Amino acid sequence: MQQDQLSENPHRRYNPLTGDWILVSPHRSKRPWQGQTEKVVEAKRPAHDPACYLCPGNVRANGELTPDYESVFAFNNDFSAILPENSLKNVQDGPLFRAEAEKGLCKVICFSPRHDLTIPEMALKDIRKVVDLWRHEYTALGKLPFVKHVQIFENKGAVQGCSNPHPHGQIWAQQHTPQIPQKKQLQQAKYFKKHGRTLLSDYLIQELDKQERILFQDHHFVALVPFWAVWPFEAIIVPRRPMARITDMDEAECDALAEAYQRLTVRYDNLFEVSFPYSAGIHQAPTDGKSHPEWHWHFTFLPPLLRSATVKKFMVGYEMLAEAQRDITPEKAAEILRGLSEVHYSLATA
Ligand code: H2U
Repeated sequence: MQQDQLSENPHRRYNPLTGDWILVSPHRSKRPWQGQTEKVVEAKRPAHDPACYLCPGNVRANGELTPDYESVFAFNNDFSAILPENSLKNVQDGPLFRAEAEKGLCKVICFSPRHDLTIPEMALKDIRKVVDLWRHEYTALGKLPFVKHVQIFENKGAVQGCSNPHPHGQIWAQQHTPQIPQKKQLQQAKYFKKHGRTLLSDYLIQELDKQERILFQDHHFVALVPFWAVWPFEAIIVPRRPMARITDMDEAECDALAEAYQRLTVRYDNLFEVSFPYSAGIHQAPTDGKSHPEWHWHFTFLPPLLRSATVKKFMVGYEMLAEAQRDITPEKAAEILRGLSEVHYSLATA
């Protein structure tokens, strides 16, 4: 592949994990910006906020008590998008009017009792507890008879619609596999059937050979900006070993995942020296009782900021109506992220 040509000329890139395409316009990254800028609110937060629904010992919006938890804490979302009971029957009125009932459960997971921390500021041993909680919830929710898919995710920062700065994530467990993981299911299954290896194993070998999109790696994980990245500083953490689900990890891999999560998010915070917003989530095998050897789970980070703490990438006109588009190339984004320190800027001495 002629990388120097890709760095200068408009082109489309294929995402083999989803089958989607993305338009890349490298020549456009210097366009002037006089549009919306985001507010940077970086006021120091207290370790405990009496008004926060997620802080230990406080009353939540619906009157439930958040207990005095000391590490991580999971609870059923008080405003769940899907519910375990649903009496609706599937509705079909000809081929053009179809609706289906959806059963499920939503959980909120508090990463820490400390209101003033975020993942990149947390101690490694405490991030490891988040990994353990994800694994526990994936297993427990996956065992519910009506749950076929468990989506673990995190919205960080007000720009990403995060409703509360207390460090937390969510898990939605449901009856059907939603569309993005379903696309990945089909694409990985096709690849595995043809090659007998997971798509991401082969992809990692080639990325490690090329190096230009690699951010960092250890014995267990590789963090990189994917060739098909959509968001300006999108990245994925991929286990070297093909594993269908996070519950397949051994102890050393769990520790290494906590470390990779910290290393990537510290680099993100250091990029513009702000608490870097993103939505992130884990894609893994459905919980349908099958082994899914085609699945190679991965942790995807989708951050909106583009060129500073105040200017984000808008996925609007063309992206909403045609397909995803980016200006800065994934290789350039990787080079910038690679050049950043893994010591959080708030701790770095001048
Ligand atoms: P986000 O910050 O990603 O929006 O997630 C917070 C979730 O916490 C949100 O889905 C839930 C909201 O419904 N929540 C409760 O369940 N109880 C509360 O008292 C406040 C927020």
